[in-house]
Amino acid sequence: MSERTLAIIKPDAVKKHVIGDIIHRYEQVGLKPVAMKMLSMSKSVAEGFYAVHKARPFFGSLCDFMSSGPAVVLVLQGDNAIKKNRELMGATDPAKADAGTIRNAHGTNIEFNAVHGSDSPETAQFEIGYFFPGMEIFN
Ligand code: IDP
Ligand code: MG
Repeated sequence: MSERTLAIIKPDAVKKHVIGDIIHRYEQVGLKPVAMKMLSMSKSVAEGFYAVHKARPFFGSLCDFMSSGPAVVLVLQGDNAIKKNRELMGATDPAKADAGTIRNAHGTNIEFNAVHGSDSPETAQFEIGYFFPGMEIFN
């Protein structure tokens, strides 16, 4: 079933000049970009995006990281896009991410891990709407 997921190429990956490599990986597995933009999140925008994690000890540091420079946010569309993107990303901790995954290739540590991907249809809906109005998403 075709679905949509929200992906972020995080500030660490933008600084490493691997935007192109990551988008190529999405396209190679059939995750089609249907919306995309570069933006630099304010701290409060990052806090709103990660509100589900606000009780976690790493919340402040995570929001500082996500607002530390430009990121690329995308909507990816394809069959089982949410699960497919999670598999392509690899484990949260790059040291535990399988060979061939984005985090294995480009992650630095459990915080600076190169990419974000929605983890369920409910979070995908919230996250896509957080960054993109419907008129900026294409088929
Ligand atoms: P996910 O990105 O694989 O879904 P989450 O548990 O949702 O992982 O955590 C969101 C983000 O918070 C991670 O991608 C990573 O940047 C950061 N993070 C997760 N766990 C830790 C931690 O233990 N220490 C520092 N940062 C963390
Ligand atoms: Mg998550």
